[in-house]
Amino acid sequence: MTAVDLEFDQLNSTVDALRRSISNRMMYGVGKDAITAQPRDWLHAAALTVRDRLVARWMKTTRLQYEQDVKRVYYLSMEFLIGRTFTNALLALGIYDQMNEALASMGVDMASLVNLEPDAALGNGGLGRLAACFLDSMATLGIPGFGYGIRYEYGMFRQQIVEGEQLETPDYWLRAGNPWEFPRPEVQYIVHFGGRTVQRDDRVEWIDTEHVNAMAYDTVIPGYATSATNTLRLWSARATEELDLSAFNKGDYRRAVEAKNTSENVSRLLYPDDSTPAGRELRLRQEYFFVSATMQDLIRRYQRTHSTFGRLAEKVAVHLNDTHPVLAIPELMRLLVDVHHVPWDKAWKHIQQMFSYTNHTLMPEALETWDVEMLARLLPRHLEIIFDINAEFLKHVSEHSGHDVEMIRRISLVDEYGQRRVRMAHLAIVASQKVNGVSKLHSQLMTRDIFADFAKMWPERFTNVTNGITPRRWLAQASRPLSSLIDEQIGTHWRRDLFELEKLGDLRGDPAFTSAFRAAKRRNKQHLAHHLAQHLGQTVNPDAIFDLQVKRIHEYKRQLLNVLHVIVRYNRIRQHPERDWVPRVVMFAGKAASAYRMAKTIIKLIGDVSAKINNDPVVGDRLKVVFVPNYGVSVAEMIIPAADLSEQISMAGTEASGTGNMKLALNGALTIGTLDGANIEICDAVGRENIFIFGHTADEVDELRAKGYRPRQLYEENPELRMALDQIRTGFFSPDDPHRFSDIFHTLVDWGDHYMVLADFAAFAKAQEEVDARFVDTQAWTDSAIANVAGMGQFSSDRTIGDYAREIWHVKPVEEE
Ligand code: 26V
Repeated sequence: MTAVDLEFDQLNSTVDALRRSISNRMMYGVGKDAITAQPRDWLHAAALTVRDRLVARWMKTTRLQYEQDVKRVYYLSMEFLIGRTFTNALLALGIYDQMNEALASMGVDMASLVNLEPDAALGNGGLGRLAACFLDSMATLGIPGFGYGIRYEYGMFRQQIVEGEQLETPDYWLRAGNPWEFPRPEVQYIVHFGGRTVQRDDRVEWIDTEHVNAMAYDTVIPGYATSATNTLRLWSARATEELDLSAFNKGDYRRAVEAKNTSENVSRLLYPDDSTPAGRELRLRQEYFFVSATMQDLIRRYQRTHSTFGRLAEKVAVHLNDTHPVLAIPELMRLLVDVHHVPWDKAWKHIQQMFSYTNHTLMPEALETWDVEMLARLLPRHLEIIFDINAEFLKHVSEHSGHDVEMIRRISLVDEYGQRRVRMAHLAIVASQKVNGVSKLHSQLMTRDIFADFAKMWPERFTNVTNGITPRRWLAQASRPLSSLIDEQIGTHWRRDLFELEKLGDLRGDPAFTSAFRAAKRRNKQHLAHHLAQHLGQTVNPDAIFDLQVKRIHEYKRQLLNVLHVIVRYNRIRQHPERDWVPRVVMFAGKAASAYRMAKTIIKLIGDVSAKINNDPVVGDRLKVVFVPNYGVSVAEMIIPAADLSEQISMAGTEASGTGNMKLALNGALTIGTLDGANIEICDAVGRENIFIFGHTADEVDELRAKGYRPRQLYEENPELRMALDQIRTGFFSPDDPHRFSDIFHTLVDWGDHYMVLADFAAFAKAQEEVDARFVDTQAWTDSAIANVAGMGQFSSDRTIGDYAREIWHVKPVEEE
């Protein structure tokens, strides 16, 4: 920041200046008198006050980018799981305390306002939250990047638990208005669907289409302690004609608005489902809608400063967050070739230098493919382009492979078995200069298994960039007790350079620091205990181990393994109530995809098990099971800082990376986990003695499967496991409906136990005993917790974004003047 900027900022940051602004914004922004203002009005006025202070920085950043004609990154993602912005922005601007004081001086308690802000929950889970952490890091590092996505009117559904079952309610997050966005009615593009193609002279035209407008909404993303900001541009669908006037004039009002509604449906809601192919056509429309508007915006911005497309790849990088935005490839080809008359080969060369793609999952059912027939109907020109790309590509493969027909079939962009489908990941790889996985193991398996043919042909194209998380939100903001303790010890710079935390390693064994560390964790645990008592009516002992498994409910993540262990522990306590059990609170949180039956049954099982255990007087507070509803960014910010133990127990080879594992370790929780995803790198970073690793490795999983896995044998041979499974099968936890969980039993015992829960059970139970033993050795436990915090430097998303910027995007930070 220049001296003038700094002075300006400081002048605006005083309590007095903030108070004046809030009054002003209350009157002219909210349109209310302070006397009658409701809490929501105060939040709104305060948010506008913060926003005003961001806008000056935002314009400066945008101007600098423009003047320096820097290379820009377009980060395309169908999901951005941002959460709340108010506190985050205050901390980024360094005016948290001042705002608190300004509001207090007006008789308003800031702490009670912040919970009124709805989460921007425009994502499902890990992938969407990663995109949000990346925006934070790009802004903080001054990397010139834009996030592009969809402004869903309804975000991730809200989860209520009613009688132990998940109930979904719509998340209309814009109800009270969104103070963080700027509508840009002047930025609109037409997006076409349907129709047909015709050849005119030597060009293809796409005609007879229906269309919808995409209108931009911009959100400013503040960088931490820098004047740099970033823009998240989200598209909202607007009907091209407001009303069907002929119907209107005939008095048919319903039909008059119908067409408008149908076309605006495209940005109505987030697909709350990362496991089942529901509403596929609308989903395809969403994907195309968003990439078409984005590619048109990209071209318009490029053309403002360039008269030919010659330098396109020098000035623009396009990143695909998973395959959901892959249609950007044929769309940009179409725009360049059909609309701007760039020769095909030239356009394709540009594209191959501009695009990069991140794969986020190896699960076959999550790899996107689109029905050729549907593409032909909705996007006929794009299908032609994909076929043309494929023809060229297969010619190349054929020459390269010595006409290996089987390999050509496997690698083709079009799956020809049965109903023909386009393989979006293949298209992404062919068009990208770099393809990356999200942890070392995941990147290895990606090139060994699902993309093996591609990796053999183009080894230099494949790379790894391990995920990261923003330490601003996940430590500085979420855990004030721990972060202010760290500040006292090593200063505040760790927020921008997380490797600074290494210095804490030297404080292990320091009695004053250890006890302060324990006190900070204990405050977080008490805070959570208080919340659980107030909102769920559940009392928990803050001296117990707080054991958390928080993530989407999915069979591969193995919440069932955790539940089985809970049941076995319960049975042990009942058999030996006289023993000195180490008290535990096992907490679960996470949403099940609405159509995912088994995931919903797992939630119900957790509910039934917790009802039984929590009400058993023999157990008392030595074991409690709690399901925390509506897991999302804000709930995570509250519960993660209170964790002692972090459950990362997916079957090895299935969790691409995980990022909750990083958030928990950064907050001083010890991990109990398999050698999967980023757990492996966390283990290396914090030391094998500070983590509880158990279970089959990815290779051992393969071996076991190859030699014939027999779960029933494990059931028969392990009496404790057998008892727990029998209790599930016979209705011990569900006497009102004894067969409720029989599918769970059969899935594990008779139907193959696909995720090898039983194979890892004994090792898991043993590792849990080691957890107990370590926990009672308070000093040893705290030392390990500190080692975890100290070792997390490499898991900052600043490191991740630095890697992307250098190795993949080839962009540099904008230089401040
Ligand atoms: C797929 C679909 C398909 C249908 C509609 C909605 C939808 C939404 C998301 C997905 C893909 C899910 C992939 C995903 O979220 N992967 C997670 O990515 C995290 C960030 O890289 C990573 O830490 C997790 O391990 C990985 O599961």
